[in-house]
Amino acid sequence: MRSCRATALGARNGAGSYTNDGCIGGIAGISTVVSPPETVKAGYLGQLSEVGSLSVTGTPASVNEGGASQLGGAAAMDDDTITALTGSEVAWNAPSWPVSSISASGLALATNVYQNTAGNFSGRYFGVLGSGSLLVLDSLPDNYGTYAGDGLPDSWQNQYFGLDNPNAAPSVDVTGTGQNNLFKCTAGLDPTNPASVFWLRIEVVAGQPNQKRLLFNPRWTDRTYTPMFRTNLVGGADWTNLLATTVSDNGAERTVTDTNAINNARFYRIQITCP
Ligand SMILES: [Ca+2]
Ligand SMILES: [Ca+2]
Repeated sequence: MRSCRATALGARNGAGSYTNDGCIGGIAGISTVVSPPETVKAGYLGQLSEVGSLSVTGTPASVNEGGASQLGGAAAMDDDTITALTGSEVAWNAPSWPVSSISASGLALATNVYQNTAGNFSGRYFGVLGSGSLLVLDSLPDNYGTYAGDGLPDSWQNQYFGLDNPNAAPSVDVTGTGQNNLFKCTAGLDPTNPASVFWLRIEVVAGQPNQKRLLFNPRWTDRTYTPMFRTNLVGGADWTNLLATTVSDNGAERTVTDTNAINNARFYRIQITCP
């Protein structure tokens, strides 16, 4: 399909898919659409040109889930010029998830995702197809489908269990290790591997009766491990951070030495905090 546009002396005269340019001298303007009425403007050079290719983009190119992006386009004509197109000038096709809809004016809406996901969209201008993608960011980690609002990141649940799997619930322990999904996610474990466990071992320190050595594994650099203690499990003071310590790491294993283990009994635990 042909369109008519100016190649010199300034802007073309056109609206929507209609374009018309006047021409120098007695050469008539050429139009491709009957309505709106064409207007011949003196001093313009007109020629026929075709849309060679169409690029379509969203502004912004990435949005949070639930957000919107304004689509638009640029048509490369066969005379090597570029025509910028508003969202209303492109005929949009149905987009792919997680782009949920595109209005006639080219406003694209993004739905919830469980991980950063690119949705594809496409549209036509004078019969020429252009395609693009909109990156939808997983800005809220716990809002997707049946995994929404359960306290675990939906991306983690999908990674190990796929979508809509009841075994992904926080309280479930499918491997029977005694550590449920909430703990496994926090500790950075594989919830589908029975060998993937977090362990804590307490050792005496030879020749140091007032010291105890705590060893635990695995330790990940993106988590915080806070050793805590109390002297009575059923009463007395609550769990308290262990302050007098020395720490050393060997790969995924960390050794914390309590250098002030002066009580008759001390109980220890490691508090793990995710990023
Ligand atoms: Ca999300
Ligand atoms: Ca969740």
